Amino acid sequence: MSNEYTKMWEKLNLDLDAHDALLEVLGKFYGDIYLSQQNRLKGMEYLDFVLSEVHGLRIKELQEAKEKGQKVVGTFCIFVPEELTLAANAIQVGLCAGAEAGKEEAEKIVPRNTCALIKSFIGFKLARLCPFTESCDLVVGETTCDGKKKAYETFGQYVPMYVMEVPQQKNASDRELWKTEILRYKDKLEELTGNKITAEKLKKAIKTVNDKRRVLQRLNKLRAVIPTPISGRDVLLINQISFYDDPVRFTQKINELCDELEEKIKASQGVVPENTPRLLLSGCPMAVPNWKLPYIIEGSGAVVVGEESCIGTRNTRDLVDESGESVEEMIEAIVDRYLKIDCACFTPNQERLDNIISLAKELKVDGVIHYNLLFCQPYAHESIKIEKALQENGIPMLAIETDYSMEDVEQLKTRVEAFVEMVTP
Ligand code: BJ8
Repeated sequence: MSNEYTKMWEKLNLDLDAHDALLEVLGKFYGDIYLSQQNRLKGMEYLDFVLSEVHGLRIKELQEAKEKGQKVVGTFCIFVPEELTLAANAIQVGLCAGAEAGKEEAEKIVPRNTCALIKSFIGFKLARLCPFTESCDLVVGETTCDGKKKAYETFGQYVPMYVMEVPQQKNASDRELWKTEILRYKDKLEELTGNKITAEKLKKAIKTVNDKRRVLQRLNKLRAVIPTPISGRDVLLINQISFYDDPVRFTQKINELCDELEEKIKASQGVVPENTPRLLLSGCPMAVPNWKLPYIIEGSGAVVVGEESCIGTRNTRDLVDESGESVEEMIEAIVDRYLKIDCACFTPNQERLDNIISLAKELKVDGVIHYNLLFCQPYAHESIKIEKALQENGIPMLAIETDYSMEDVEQLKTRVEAFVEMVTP
């Protein structure tokens, strides 16, 4: 396939044939899941455009920035503080890990019973399919789950890897450790970019990242209205794109989309009828282009009105305190904000249970679907506790365990349809 971006991809050492095939499948998948939706908002055209140019225009922007001396930092986890990355004048991108590409290659260097997300980021690299990974000057991992931290040891042979130590508890000594790690990351960024992180730059970066979170909070408030004016699939896509689009442009575009949503709400124009069952999706993150389950849910007559996930409210719920003036004060605020993340890798993790219950009530959901990637131990353990806690609050839950393959689609459909029928008001 000849394409205006072919030269750029060639320079990035992508496997051009395999990459063309991937884009073709992705385009078809996107058409079926997204473009086929009825009553779509005008503002979603921007997201369609960004997605269609995900390996094109955005990569071109990154290459142009690199030519001007900017560095690109790739991440896999919401623990990596974008505020510091931006303050060092670098660009932070979330590395996609939501497709099965390169699975066979990945299974040569990590055990088969590793979660699909980990296999995906390794597979994308080994099969030379991801222009984002190839654009990175630094890839930042974290010691969250065992699968990730062990995979980074091997992955580090293929990319410029840096690993942050994330504590597993939230005691005073853990906070100290986390602060040390934040400072170590700051030093690393300064060394990588040659730029000093000053109070002025950090203040601006905190505001930029908070603004991005604020607009996603605004979106979440608006979608909570009954009947919801936007599909869960579209909100998931917006959250996914928030990880690799330019943050200032993204915030502006999503604010415009929210203005449109307000108009829809005023006119009582829901994207689905008022009595459509409302569901909360909870669990493992859904990275681009992992849209399988939301598509099945919304194709079964329900609508997703919240994502209790890292590509969802876990990433947007808490802001960094903006009152700090010195670098030291702002670092303290960053340390505190990131330690509020209720990832299942923490023990104990009562906060997550409490947050799910209050979110489910706030959103007036009829049920919760807990999404677990196969072989993900932390979320599988918590799934059992969450089901019990929800039951005690009279909220039904369906636990799904799956990966990125399409083999179980029919079986999932049957289970989801039965659940939707059961919770239909
Ligand atoms: S803060 S959820 S982004 S670690 S699905 S790789 S946990 S075996 S992704 Fe995560 Fe950060 Fe936590 Fe969020 Fe391991 Fe589970 Fe795989 Fe996972």
